[in-house]
Amino acid sequence: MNFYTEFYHGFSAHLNKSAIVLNDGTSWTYLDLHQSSGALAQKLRELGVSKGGRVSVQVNKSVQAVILYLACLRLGAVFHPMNPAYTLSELSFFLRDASPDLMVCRPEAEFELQDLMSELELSCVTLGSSGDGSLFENVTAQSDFETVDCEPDEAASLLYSSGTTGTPKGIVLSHQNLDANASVLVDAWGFSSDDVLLHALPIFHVHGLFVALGCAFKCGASMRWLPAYDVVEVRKALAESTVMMGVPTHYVRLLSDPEFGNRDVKTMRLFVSGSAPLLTETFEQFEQRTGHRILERYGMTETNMNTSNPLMGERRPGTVGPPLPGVSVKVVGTSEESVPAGEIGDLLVKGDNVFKTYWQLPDKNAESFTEDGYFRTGDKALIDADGYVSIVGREKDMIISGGLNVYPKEIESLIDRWPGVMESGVIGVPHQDFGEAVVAVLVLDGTADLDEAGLDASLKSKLANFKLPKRYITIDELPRNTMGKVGKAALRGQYAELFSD
Ligand code: MCA
Repeated sequence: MNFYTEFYHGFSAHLNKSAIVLNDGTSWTYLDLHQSSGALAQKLRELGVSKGGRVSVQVNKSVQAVILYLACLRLGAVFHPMNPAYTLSELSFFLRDASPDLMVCRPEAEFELQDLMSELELSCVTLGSSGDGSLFENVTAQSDFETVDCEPDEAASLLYSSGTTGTPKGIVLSHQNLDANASVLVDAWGFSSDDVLLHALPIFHVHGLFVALGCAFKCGASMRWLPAYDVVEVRKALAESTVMMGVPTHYVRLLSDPEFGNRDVKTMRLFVSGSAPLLTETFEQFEQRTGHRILERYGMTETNMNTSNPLMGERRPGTVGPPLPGVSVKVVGTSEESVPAGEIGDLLVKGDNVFKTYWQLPDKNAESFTEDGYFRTGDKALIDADGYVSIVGREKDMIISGGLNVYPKEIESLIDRWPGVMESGVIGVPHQDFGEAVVAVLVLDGTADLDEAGLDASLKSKLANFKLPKRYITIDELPRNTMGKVGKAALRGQYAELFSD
């Protein structure tokens, strides 16, 4: 199989239809995507990318970046997208770990990356926001490229996620994982070639890349394509769309526009939310303004989508719905026995949607799966008597800010090295716009006053912008539990009102 071939089955009856329509009206048909991805796959092969080889990509959102993703699939190469906000030091880790055959970067970043590329003996080509750059040079649209056959378990994509240690782990998603996810979602959310999906998500994560593109390409739907999330542009595009997928911040921002309401959603049939908890308050306000009950679903990078509120049945705010078809979900106690309905425990999931292996980390694989093959999500959950799952907490300290995961340890270890700092605790606290905002609580060692601006600038040079603390707070001592572990819950409680106005 090849995930691209599954796409082709889905859209081949609609080759002359618009697959992607940009703001300025420019549109790309499915035939355009098919021909260009074939031609680019051929070029990637000439550039030395082989089946199973990684292609690391740090570019802005564009149709050409989608074509690059499709070309990697067709070649059997492993697509490794990265957030353009990552700094050079973050990038350096990812590239050393992924050891790609090829790096694709923004034209403006090429100079800064030169030394790293030579050190890693890595070839780098460029791709700009409008398809400019060396990647597409001499690529002429031809469709005679034969999509490479892959085993279902062969890697299609490599995405990274951190954990308690703060060191990112590569998650290998197979052709089967991606196809299982997309097929189930098309059915569950009633997608058809008549749909127009408003796409305002980034395409370096599961949500914008596999969930959104997957649903559209599997059935030949069209997409209204926005390069970034902008409320004015989203409102305009809604008038031409039938489905929108977003993170809760996207919905909060729409609601913060007093003009937004019923008139904007006349053609819409479905709003989907995920990647972070949707507040009941947001769900209710959205329903009051538009008449639409947002469909909340739950997934992870390791698992794609696991549960979803129903398209036809009751969408319950505060829950992420029952398991999707083909996904087994259970909530267990410390002995790993399922707990009764309504009781809180650890959430485990299993299915073709779930990844099989971390990238080159056999020990992590062993500890992440149960003996009977369930993945330990690290989330605390309960399943009610009707089978609806509610996520009630996280085992890890992870923060979700604007739909992006932030791992405190990574930030704490940098702050702790700053002159005058004895130790720190980084937490997420409620924030109207981002859901949670990153806050750093510091204890000084008395050797120097805190140079907050200097610390912030230093973090900025090492960390992607969304990870930066929105506030620094200095206290005398961090709360600790009886084991001596920093009491993050106590800190979160103490600063819960920090951003409330
Ligand atoms: C930007 N900033 C942020 C974030 N994004 N701060 C905290 N959290 C964020 N997520 C900061 C920047 O550093 C900058 O700060 C200021 O906000 C404005 O930056 P800008 O780039 O203009 O931000 P934006 O365009 O307003 O973006 C915010 C956003 C975006 C629209 C919420 O982050 C977004 O699209 N998030 C969606 C992420 C996503 O797709 N997640 C899916 C993961 P300063 O002004 O100080 O410089 S996949 C997943 O989680 C699973 C699998 C699932 O279930 O889906």
